[in-house]
Amino acid sequence: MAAAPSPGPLTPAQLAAFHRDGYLLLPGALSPPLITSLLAETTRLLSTLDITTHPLTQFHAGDTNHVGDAYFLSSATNISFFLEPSAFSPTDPPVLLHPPARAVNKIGHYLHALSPPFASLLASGTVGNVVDVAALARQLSFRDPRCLQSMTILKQPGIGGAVPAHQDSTFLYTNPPSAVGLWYALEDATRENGCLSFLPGSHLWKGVEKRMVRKEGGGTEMGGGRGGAPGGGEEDGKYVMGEVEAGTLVLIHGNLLHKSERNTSEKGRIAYTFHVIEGEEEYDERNWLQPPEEGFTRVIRD
Ligand SMILES: O=C(O)CCC(=O)C(=O)O
Repeated sequence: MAAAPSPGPLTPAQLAAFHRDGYLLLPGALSPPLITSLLAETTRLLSTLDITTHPLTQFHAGDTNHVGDAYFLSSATNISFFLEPSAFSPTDPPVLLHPPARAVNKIGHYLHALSPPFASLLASGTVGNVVDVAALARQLSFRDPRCLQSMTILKQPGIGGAVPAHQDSTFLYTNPPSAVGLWYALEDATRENGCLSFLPGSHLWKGVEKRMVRKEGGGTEMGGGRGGAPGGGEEDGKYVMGEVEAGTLVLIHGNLLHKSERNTSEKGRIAYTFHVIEGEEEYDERNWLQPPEEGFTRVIRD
């Protein structure tokens, strides 16, 4: 007899939609006061950026030219700032054309441990956090869910770059793949400011054929992966726009193809995201992101 599904925040219809489409929009997952406090924390973190000592590490999305310097590779256990490539002049050496706080593309990757407001999203009973993450993880059949990285993503007005189609399991690889992304809109995400879009059902046919690994001698590269269904299907298929209001939680299956476009508007687009993997699956030392000594953060603490 099949095990009874765990009770949790998703209705049976929502759970079925997530399994069918590979993503799910959950409006109202954060209360307005909690959103305000997470945005205030983002502003506070930005105020700690000292650009004079920063290595000017830029975050490049896409398969080539991946960021892989020591600053990036050590960011699993601290709060680092990655800069928007188009915030720089095309000169050699590049010159930052915007105030530092308006040039940051990502803040990561240990907010879930080092920033109390962001860490509180993993705790049960946080006021204004409507979706209990541990209960959600149980409902998604995780046995030992671990949060392995978190980041604030800032798509800056006018210069916020596009994120090409990708699968998160490529960057957060277990064997077999198990990653699920929780992406919270802290500001409205619209077509104009670069909301997410998704290729529904692609998690069912698109295998994880590559993964981001540490290169011998330093840096990162895309190496072989395996897992999920064999490749096939139509990668240039019809993406569905995910315009959402601030406070919406978007669940993203790690094998799902998704992307976001440039921010061509004068409105910013701030999101907070973290990813959960199955702690019982194999996670090896080739992965670019390596766990802290105490291991990746447990999501279920009983
Ligand atoms: O926020 C974005 O624009 C892209 C985020 C994304 O694709 C991800 O976190 O996997």
